[in-house]
Amino acid sequence: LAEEIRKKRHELFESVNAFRFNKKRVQVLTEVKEFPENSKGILYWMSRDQRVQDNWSLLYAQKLALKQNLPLYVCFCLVPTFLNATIRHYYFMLEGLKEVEKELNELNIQFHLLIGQAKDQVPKFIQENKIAGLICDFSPLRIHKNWVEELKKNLPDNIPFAQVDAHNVVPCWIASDKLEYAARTIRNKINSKLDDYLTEFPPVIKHPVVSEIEKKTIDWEACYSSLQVDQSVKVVKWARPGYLGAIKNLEDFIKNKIKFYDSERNDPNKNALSNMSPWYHFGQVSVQRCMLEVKKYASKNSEAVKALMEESIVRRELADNFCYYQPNYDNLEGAYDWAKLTLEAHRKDKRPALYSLSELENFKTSDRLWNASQIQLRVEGKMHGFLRMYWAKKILEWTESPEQGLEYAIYLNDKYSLDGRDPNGYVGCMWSICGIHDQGWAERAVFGKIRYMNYEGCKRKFDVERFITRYYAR
Ligand code: FO1
Repeated sequence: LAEEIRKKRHELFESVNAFRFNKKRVQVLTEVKEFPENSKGILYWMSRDQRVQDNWSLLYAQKLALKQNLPLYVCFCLVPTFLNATIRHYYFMLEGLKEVEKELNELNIQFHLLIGQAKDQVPKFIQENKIAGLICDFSPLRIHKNWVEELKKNLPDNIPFAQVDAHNVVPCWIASDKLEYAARTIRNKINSKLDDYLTEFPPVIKHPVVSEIEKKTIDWEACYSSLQVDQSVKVVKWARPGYLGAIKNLEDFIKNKIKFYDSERNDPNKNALSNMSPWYHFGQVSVQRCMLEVKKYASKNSEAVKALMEESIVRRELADNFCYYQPNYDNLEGAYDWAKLTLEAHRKDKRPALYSLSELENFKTSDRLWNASQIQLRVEGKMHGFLRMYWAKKILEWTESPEQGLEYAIYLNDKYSLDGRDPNGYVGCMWSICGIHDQGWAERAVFGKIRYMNYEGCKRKFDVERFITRYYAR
């Protein structure tokens, strides 16, 4: 599939002979009328979108470099800790970045792995290499927003700086200019723009202007040694990091699983999910690319494709919308008033059990289905989509306060899930514990009007014992 995609990208480029770049994907962060004189290059500071092809930020940076007849550089700033990430996550990321380096080398684009914060490393790189313009990618999370703000303060005045949303199909600020209430309020705003945005990608081409600067080889060992992370959370085997691993997983999904997606995706015993989220989280593959490939199967499996597009585009982009427009995207302040009121009213309700963080982390509850889900999370670095909801709701039921429940759920998800530390993870926990993008339901103890899920309900949906047996054996 990777080879088929590569060929098509080039054919398309040759047939159009130049590509149109939709400028709405770009936000200008620092406007400068003219590029500085004696410039020696354009720089893309890569962060969320860790891939070469199908990356609108890199395509835009190359477009600028070609127009100015300048060399093109890509840098990545490696930070020693990141939101409870462990070696499991850094391994996935760094192995993917090795592939990025190789691919960029073949395209005459230098890749620099800078150890440290963007606010220090990028201005230094700009000065040393006489960079004329800077492009970055987009994330709605406050950590990335802060990186961008701090970097902006340290940039020379005459450097144009622009941001491209290379992650969402419809750029976050175009999909909607406000906080959306639920999937139903954003769905049409996104779907009605897909004709303009769910388009084929041109290729990043072999860059015609070569840098005069000699490139140092990247010392990957030094990268690993610079990390200050938990080494005890083991690397997972099922997901091969990088773009090629992503395309292989996609191909397997399209060939073998999509036919079951519509009917079996809510059954944790079945293997009907795409499991693309680790690669999406690190931007090792573009959701847009995957949807273009999957859409080719639309006539054969249209219900499955519709459902997948809803999950992969509408729901993911709704999560970005929430984090972008709601500064309290990961705490109770970010809940709707009805949810805050109902959780407050039930704050003192007696919990059926109380577990400490360590008991939860080590699957020591009296609920075997919950324990099995937690085992899956710890061992595989993922949890089945249906059980993620049950898992988080139980944490609300078993902790002293909704604040503590939310904190524990986010902590465990960020620490163990390959796709943690992502808008989707925060919104998933917020949906389960404080009703974000949901509505009020019949009132009951602890939960108030927050939607309730229980063991009996799970038993009606799937063979719970089979799931437990499988994970207790791990
Ligand atoms: N992005 C970076 O630019 N530098 C890092 O060192 C880095 C580490 C990292 C570790 C775990 C993880 O899940 C993501 C990580 N990211 C890193 C990517 C991060 O998701 C993006 O920077 C986002 O833009 C932040 O929202």
